[in-house]
Amino acid sequence: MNLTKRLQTLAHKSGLKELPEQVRSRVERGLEQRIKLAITGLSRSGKTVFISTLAHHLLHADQGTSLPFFTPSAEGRILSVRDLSTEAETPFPLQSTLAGLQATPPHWPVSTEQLSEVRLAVKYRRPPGLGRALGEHSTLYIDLIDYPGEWLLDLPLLNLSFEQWCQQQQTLFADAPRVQVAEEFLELQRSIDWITPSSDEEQARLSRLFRDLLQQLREPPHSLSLMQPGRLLMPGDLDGSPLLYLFPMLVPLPENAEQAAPDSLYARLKDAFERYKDEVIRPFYENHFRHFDRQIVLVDCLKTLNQGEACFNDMQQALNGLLHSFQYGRNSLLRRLFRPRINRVLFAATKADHVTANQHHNLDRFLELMIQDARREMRFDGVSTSCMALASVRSTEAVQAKLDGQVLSCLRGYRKESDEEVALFPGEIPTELPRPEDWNDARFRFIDFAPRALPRTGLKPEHHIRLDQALEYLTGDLLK
Ligand SMILES: Nc1nc2c(ncn2[C@@H]2O[C@H](COP(=O)(O)OP(=O)(O)OP(=O)(O)O)[C@@H](O)[C@H]2O)c(=O)[nH]1
Ligand SMILES: [Mg+2]
Repeated sequence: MNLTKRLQTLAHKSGLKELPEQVRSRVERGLEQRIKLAITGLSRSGKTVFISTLAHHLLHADQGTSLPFFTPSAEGRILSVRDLSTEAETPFPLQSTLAGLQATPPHWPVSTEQLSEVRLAVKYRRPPGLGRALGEHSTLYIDLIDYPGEWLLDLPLLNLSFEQWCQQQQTLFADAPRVQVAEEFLELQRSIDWITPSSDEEQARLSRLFRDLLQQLREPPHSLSLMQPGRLLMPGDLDGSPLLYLFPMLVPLPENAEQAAPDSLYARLKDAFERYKDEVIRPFYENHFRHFDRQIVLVDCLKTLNQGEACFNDMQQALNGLLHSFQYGRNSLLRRLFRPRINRVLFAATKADHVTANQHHNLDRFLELMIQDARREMRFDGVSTSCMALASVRSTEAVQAKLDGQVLSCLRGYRKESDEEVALFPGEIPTELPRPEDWNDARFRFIDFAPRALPRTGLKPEHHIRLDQALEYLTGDLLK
């Protein structure tokens, strides 16, 4: 007999006809679950669009029209979904993002660099079976948390001294394209006296120059991903804080470093590095990451193919570095420090509407190959993982074209930059990771599209690609 029924029997015995509503709802609430679903990815990977559309489709999941592979919705068991985001400490800009995607003409959201949250309450009916013993209805509270993947790139710093970090950065900045782009900054560093007294202003000025350099490396044509310290580019609530007066020495450490004045640049940076670890990196893992239950990592594979070998290698290195945060074998730094609890991770290749449907499987496979080593480690550590290609807002439609008597699958959509309508053959996704000789200028040309308007109501499966499968993997087992 379930708890509610047992209490009901007790109530009858005490002469009450019904269990008071207050008591019943308290019992039911005791059986409700809350899940923290964190969404991350490197800059421009599609986090904001993903969270907004996922929430939008979920908020309409009771109509059962747009998520055929999300079992509770397809079975008509979602009774209602409410948006409780205003209760969150840092609410996600859900309404404004959706308004942009629903406008005429629709537009993509602006860049975001804060951690923020959508909070949803999903009231559902349990399927017939054992679970019903817990009551026919229940509520799953889902917190969708958006945070920049760049923050995860900082985790390895906890294991390094300032000097070790500088050595790593020197290696990184010895290669193209960093060494060329950083030429002026490197020259400036060579002229610095690191061990005589310096000032806050000088430290701040140089850290701003380093931030500008990272910004330049992040933008096309370089489009690099491996950026430390992560908060320099994605400061969140630390914008302007002296905690970000930090940059690596990209020249060899001075031989007489032990004679450095306490307020020399060398001593200041050493100190700033330790403070950054204690006051920026650790609090993020302690206050946020440790409480996440499941994680989605979004990856823009197509961008890396477009930008060429250096961008691809850098993104692969950054991704595998970022995934250290999910490898918590018994001796890992993470487990020792924070006891994380994420047990399921979905890797999603975003913007799958940039390629034709017959390429989606290749895109799944390509992402799998990019992260295969890290994924193996995670599985070993008991974290279940899955890879899939998806599109949050399907912005293209399939068309067929004839070329030399052959029928080609093509896409039609509007260019992101000019809004001009185009129909094109977008090309194929390789089924192996490209080798150095595979890179040539003309091989990959996936273009960016303007969004197709997202309807307010009357959502259909063709408005997205596989958002329902993502939801099923991440929450399906909890809605039983
Ligand atoms: N065609 C298509 N493009 C998408 C989709 N999702 C995102 N994009 C593109 O990717 C860009 C970035 O999307 P966002 O959701 O803002 O990415 P983000 O990860 O939040 O970016 P930051 O906040 O800058 O880190 C958009 O401006 C679109 O050009 C999608 O489902 N389909
Ligand atoms: Mg964003």
